[in-house]
Amino acid sequence: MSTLPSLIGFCVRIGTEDIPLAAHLAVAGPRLPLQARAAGTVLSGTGVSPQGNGAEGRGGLAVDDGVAVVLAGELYHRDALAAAAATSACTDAELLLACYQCYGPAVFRILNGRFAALVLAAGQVVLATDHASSVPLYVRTTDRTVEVSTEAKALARPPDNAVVDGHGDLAGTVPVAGSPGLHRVRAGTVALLERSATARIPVARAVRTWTPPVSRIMMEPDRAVAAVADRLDIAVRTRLAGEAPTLVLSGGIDSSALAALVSAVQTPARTVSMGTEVADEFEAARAVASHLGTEHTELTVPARDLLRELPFAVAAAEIHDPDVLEYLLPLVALYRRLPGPSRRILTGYGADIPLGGMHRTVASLAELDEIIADDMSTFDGLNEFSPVLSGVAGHWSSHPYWDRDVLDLLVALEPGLKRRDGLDKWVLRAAMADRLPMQTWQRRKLGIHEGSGLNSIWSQALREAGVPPDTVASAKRTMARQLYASVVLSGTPADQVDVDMLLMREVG
Ligand code: AMP
Ligand code: PCX
Ligand code: MG
Repeated sequence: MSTLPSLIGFCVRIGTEDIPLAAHLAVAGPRLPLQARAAGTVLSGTGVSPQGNGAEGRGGLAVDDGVAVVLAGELYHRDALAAAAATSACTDAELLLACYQCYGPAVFRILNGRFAALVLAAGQVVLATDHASSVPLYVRTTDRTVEVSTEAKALARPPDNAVVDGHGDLAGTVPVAGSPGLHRVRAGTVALLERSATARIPVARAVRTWTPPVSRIMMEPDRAVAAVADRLDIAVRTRLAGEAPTLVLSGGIDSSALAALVSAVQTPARTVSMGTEVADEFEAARAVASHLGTEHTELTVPARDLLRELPFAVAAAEIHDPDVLEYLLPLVALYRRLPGPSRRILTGYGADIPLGGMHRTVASLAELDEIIADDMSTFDGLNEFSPVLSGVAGHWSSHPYWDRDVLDLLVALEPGLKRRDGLDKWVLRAAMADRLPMQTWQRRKLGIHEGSGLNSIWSQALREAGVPPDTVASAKRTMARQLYASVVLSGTPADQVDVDMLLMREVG
């Protein structure tokens, strides 16, 4: 049996009539109709299931006793949840439904998972993200309907028949720039939408279910090291779920630590590294792969082809920040080249945020902790963890460092445990020292945009198109915005965008 999630994305309309919503979603996989009647309303739309999940994909919808649940993604600690709710539910949507019937919306304070969820209950539409909004969730309200999707592009254009489009504030959400009336549900938030006698569009109430820790823990270094090793090990094991995962390996400490933990459970683990003719980290990844005995592959993407991934990266991440796109694009390029059927992918992405890994050169612990606090309060909306990044190729990814329990610990450790003995990410390095080759745990960090050469490939292409060197950064911003306007706001399929044309346009 496949242990991939039942759904990796959905778009649905809730109203009094059964008018399905066109499934403009970038996630690839079998499309399934989602239909339910609950609490006097009709829910209809489409879910996307990972390839090979077959009929099990229908498990993304659960209906019982006037309550309907749509769940994209997965829950962790299922056994504990099932025991608490005294249920023998078999799909995650059924489990969530049973837990919702026990705890109400407060259930989302309990869950550790990678999901976006919609609950339709008496007079209420409940929209919930996980702590990291790792599965983005968008909503558009009108006088007659509530439309909900895991991708903005499905709702970017207002419905033709809408009389009132909810342009105002919607508690628990933030407006999506460029698409009036479209909102994104905040990370770690439940937005409860209710109809009132006076308002024409539903009124929302927000419940926060997670916030990044703002206090820091003093811990004996040995205890901190053991705690990190232990929580990360649990997060990796809960994500294996019987399916041999594919680990995207750079050879840096973050992904190598995961490779070591996976290898302790499953041999041989599958690892894959990507590079270009401009840059790669193949040697570093190979050292880890051979030390652990993984089944390792290398993939070289020609520099020009890498740049042609831009529309796919923007369509998947639904953002226009060029720096973040430089981090995400190499992964999208890699995922799109992994043969099917759908795979379960693990990545070390995100470890640098709570550990301050991107900032190894900052002088003081005070500054390091400020940067960590700032990064933890600005990640929401960057969609760095979106399942669509791998979903465009039908795969399902997850991020053990952003497991809620791992993240809570990593953020909260005092910065002297993160910067120690002249090493960045010390506590993680120390936790893995005996499992990895010496060169790996001592290796200095290289960002994926550097390791793949993408940062310089993009700059070089713009310079070759005639962009003056001092305007390259702003040309990247303009290009990213244009791509966003076409593949997200206008819904142009990524494969119909000509990147070479866009590059040329930058000269003018
Ligand atoms: P980074 O923190 O920049 O090294 O990248 C974030 C994550 O992306 C890593 O933890 C790896 O899981 C993955 N990654 C980065 N670079 C590569 C690469 N060249 N090949 C495969 N995976 C990579
Ligand atoms: N990363 C980081 C995250 C990049 C910064 N994101 C943020 N501040 N929200 C990571 O893997 O943790 C690299 C390349 O390093 C991407
Ligand atoms: Mg990293």
